[in-house]
Amino acid sequence: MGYTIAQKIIKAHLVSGEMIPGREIALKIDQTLTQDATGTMAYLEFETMGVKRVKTEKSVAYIDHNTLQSGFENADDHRYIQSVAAKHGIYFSRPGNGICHQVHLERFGIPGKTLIGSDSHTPTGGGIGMLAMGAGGMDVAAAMGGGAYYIIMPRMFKVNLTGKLKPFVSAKDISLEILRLLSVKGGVGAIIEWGGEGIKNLSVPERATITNMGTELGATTSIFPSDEVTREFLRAEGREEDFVPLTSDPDAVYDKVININLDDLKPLIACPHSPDNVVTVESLAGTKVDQVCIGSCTNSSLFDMLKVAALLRGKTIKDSVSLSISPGSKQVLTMLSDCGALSDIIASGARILECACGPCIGMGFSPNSAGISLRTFNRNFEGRSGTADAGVYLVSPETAVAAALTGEITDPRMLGSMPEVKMPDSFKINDTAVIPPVSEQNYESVTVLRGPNIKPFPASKPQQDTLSAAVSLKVGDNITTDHIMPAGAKILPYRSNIPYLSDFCFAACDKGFPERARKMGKSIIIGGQNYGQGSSREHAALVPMYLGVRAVIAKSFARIHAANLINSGILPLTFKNPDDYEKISAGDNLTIKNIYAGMDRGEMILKNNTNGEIIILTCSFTERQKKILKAGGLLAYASK
Ligand code: MIC
Ligand code: SF4
Repeated sequence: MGYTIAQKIIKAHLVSGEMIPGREIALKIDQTLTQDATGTMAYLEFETMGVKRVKTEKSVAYIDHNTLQSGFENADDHRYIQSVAAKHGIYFSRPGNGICHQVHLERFGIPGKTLIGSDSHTPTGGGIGMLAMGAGGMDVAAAMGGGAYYIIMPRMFKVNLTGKLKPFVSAKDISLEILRLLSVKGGVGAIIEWGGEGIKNLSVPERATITNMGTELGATTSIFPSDEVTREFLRAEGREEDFVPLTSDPDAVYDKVININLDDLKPLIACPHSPDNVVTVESLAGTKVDQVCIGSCTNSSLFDMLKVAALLRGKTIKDSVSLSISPGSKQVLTMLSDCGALSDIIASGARILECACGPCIGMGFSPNSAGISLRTFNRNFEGRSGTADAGVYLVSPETAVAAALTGEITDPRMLGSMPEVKMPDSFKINDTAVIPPVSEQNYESVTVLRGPNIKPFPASKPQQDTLSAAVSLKVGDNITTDHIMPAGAKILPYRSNIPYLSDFCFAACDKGFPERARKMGKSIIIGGQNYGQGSSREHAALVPMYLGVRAVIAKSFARIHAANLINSGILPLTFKNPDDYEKISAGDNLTIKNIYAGMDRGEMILKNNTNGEIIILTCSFTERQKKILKAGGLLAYASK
């Protein structure tokens, strides 16, 4: 039996475990990336490990999420990350150099290598044939220290593309189509390989748009072959020597195969408040639009920006619409500027924002009250834009421009003929915004600079054999990490200050939660399906841990969040019978006995002391995870 692309990379990096779906495997990690919003915590964790220099082939620290610097907090955190990176052998990508995933693709990604990043959209690297996965900060810190990355061996899905995209239909529409077909839970436990004749016409940045949004399917990662298109991209980046060809074997076996004919695809749009709430753009035509945002790690490549500029050339955006453009990297911005396309964008009335995440993570550009915002981003979770009652829709750059010009949701095919967009043969390379680390001999000369916003890491408690605690919160299905630990301009500066952040925990669901949890001392959260979907932020586990949450019992969990809960010493448990969710209410008093034996058995018995119900819970912890939980989290376990 042949291998899929992902299986080949896994096989070449396997440290321990068997490549059987559902079993734990440990992988050697070649590269890591961090961004500032998760990076401060990750480097604080790395420092506690006492490792002098990173053991990876390349580790890069990006500053891209919070670049507003509305107070000293962020400037301090950036300085901390810069100094810790210089000391420990990590490359530092300065603020303004671009969004981590876009820059990593351009300058560092290598086909066939493994990459983990403290950001859930790290699978963007799959566009260049990397096995790239999002992870919690502690797992990234461990990998920088030379430790393996542990995952559950995923199942293999294949998407076969045939045909060719029609004008005004783009890679983003392919992402939205697969979300329409599979839903935000459809990729859980799987790696999605993209192939078929149809991929030949997709450039690396277009492929990266697709692997980027595979995260929204809950997939472990997504990957494209490394072929002539990949070689071409690397050559244009001046890195042809990094090219290695990579395809699946003809007799590789997949657990699921999905066929999409690109000839049939129409412009699509994801409606509030979920990326899988997808309909055709034409079905919403005429809906008034207040704001349009183009950018984010999904759609900020040079190709996307050149299309946008070509469509805006000589036109003025509608008076009632505010349009923002955030190019993905300094390279993209420079080339846009050099060829004059930037002038076309500026002349249309667009606002040019920094090469950073910006509005995608609520760092400014929040919509007006009850505003309708069309965004080329990957997430439209409720409140994420910074405006609680805004309606955010996810679209392609083409559909975004159509709305900016007409002031309403418009099928971009109504714009006439698509202007031809010619990509340059080579990209403009200037790596001055990437600062290499000091040499190992000069290690002692670097002082790590810490600001007063960096508060000590919260201490977790070992998991006892019996847990008796009340339910501090009961939530429904598809709770995102944005619900658990919101981001945005007001809170993001405090990512290294868990006590401060704790006041905002679950603010989107129940403002009274932090105080209630504090009063209870220790407590349990009840969740529905796909609990913790979305970002990799470990703050969504660390903050509940700080507030005394000892277990989360849900119908199912998102992969990265479940790992973050374990790393923080919180028990993630599932209902054996999902209907038992109804038998627990907020405030009920629960007891789980014989937790240690239950971890071994994969089952625990819960007694609801308030109504007398007995409920069976399931879990499947590996030996390593059991030890981590008993120790009270990964850091406590690692420092034993
Ligand atoms: C996101 O898109 O939600 C983020 C912000 O990039 C997060 C990381 C974070 O919360 O810092 C992610 O995707 O992991
Ligand atoms: Fe940044 Fe948005 Fe991409 Fe997250 S999804 S990395 S916030 S651009």
